[in-house]
Amino acid sequence: MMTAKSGNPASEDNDLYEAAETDGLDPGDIDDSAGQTSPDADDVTLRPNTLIPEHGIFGFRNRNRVQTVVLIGEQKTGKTTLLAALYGLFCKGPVGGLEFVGSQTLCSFAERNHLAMMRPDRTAPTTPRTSIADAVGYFHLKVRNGETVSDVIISDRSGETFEAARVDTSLMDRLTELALADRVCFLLDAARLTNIATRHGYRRIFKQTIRALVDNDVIPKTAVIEVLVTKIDRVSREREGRDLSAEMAEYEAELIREFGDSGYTFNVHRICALPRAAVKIGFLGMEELVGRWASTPADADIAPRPVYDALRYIDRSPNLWS
Ligand SMILES: Nc1nc2c(ncn2[C@@H]2O[C@H](COP(=O)(O)OP(=O)(O)OP(=O)(O)O)[C@@H](O)[C@H]2O)c(=O)[nH]1
Ligand SMILES: [Mg+2]
Repeated sequence: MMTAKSGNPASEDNDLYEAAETDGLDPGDIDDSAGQTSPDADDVTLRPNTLIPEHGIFGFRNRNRVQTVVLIGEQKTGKTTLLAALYGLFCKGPVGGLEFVGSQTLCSFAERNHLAMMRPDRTAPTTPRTSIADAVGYFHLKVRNGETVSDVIISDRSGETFEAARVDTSLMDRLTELALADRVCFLLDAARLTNIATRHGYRRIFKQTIRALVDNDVIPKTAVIEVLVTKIDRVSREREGRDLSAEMAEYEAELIREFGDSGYTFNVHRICALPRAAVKIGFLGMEELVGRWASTPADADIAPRPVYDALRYIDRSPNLWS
C-alpha cells in the first residue's frame, strides 16, 4: 500500500526504485532555461528581454519553419525603429489582415518600442544605437492569416558592422545571418538620399554595399532582395522647389537597372516606420511589408543547383581549406 508523503513528488517516485535501477536511466531532455528564470521577488517574475542569440537560432529554425529576414543598413537608417514599429502596429490590432499570435522576443520588441517613443523633450524620438560590440540578434514574430500561421525571424545588428564589411570584404564572414536569409532588406535613408550635402556620397556607398555582398556570394541565391526606402515622412514636403519624390524615383530606377538582373528577385519599396515629420503619411508601406515577410513560400526545390560561375568557386576553395 502506498502512503502519502510530503515533499518532492519526484523523490517519492525514486523511492520506489533501487539506486542501481535509477542511476542508469536516461533523464531525457531537461529544459535548462527553466532553471535560469529570475527568482520571484515580491511576487513579481521578471522576464528576459534578450533576443534570440546567434548560437540559438539554428535550434529555433530546426524546430519551426520560419522565414528569415535580414536587415542591412548603415548607422541610423532606421533598422531598430522598423522593428519597434512592427510591434507597435500589432499592439493596435491586425495589420493588413494578419493577426498577432505570439513572439519569443516580446519583451525586446516592447523595449525597443518604448525607447523609440520616449524622450518627448527631443526634437525627434530616438532609439538607442545598436552597439557594434553586440553580436547579431534575432526578433521573432508569429502571425496568422486565417488558418495559415507563419513564423518570421528578423535580424538586427549595428550599422557600423555593415559599414566595416563594405570597405573590408574579409569581414563579410562575420555577417553570419546572411547565410540563413530568405529575404535581405537593404535600408535606404530617404533623408540622406535627398540631402544636397550627403546625397552624392550616400548614393555611391549604398550601391557599393549591395554590390559587395552580391559579388562575394554571401547572399543565398534563393533569397529575395528588397530595398526599403525609409523615413519617407522626412521628404514628403517640398524643399527649395525640388521634387524629392521624383529624385528618389530616379535613384530607385537606377538600382533596379543595376541589380535587377543579378540573379535575385529585386524590388524597391517605400516605408515610413515613424511618421513624425508628416503625421498624415502614417505607417506607409508597413502592412504590405508584413504581408511580404510573413508570406509562406512554396516548398523548397532540393534538386542540386547548376553552377554558373565555376571559376569563382575554384578561386575560393583555398579559403575553405585554410
Ligand atoms: N522621422 C523619422 N525618423 C525615423 C524613422 N525611422 C527611424 N527614424 C529615426 O532615425 C534614427 C535612427 O534610427 P534607428 O532605428 O536607431 O537606426 P538603426 O539603423 O537601428 O541604427 P544603428 O543601430 O546605429 O545601426 C532615430 O532617431 C529614429 O527616431 C522614420 O521613419 N521617420
Ligand atoms: Mg539599431
